[in-house]
Amino acid sequence: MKRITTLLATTLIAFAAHAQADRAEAEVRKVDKSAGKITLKHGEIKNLDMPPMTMVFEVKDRAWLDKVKAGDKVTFTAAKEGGQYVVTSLQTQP
Ligand SMILES: [Cu+2]
Repeated sequence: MKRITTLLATTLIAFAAHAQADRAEAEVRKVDKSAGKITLKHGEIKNLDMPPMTMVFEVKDRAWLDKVKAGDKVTFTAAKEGGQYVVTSLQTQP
């Protein structure tokens, strides 16, 4: 039982570390509330195998677009859903 618990803990730590690694940094370039899109000049996005670039993303929650503006520094996660790149979490940096 102890071995199983240790294995589970190790797996959780590895999972948490992976989730952490998937966070990317970006600077907001443009916010399009009516289209529900955001343009980010982003750093490497490891889970998408994407190098740094400036590109347009859809957002999972359009309410996030009220909290950011061009020039803001953000951290975010992104995924590819139905052929579109979607921001799945977004936080402004202090
Ligand atoms: Cu990109």
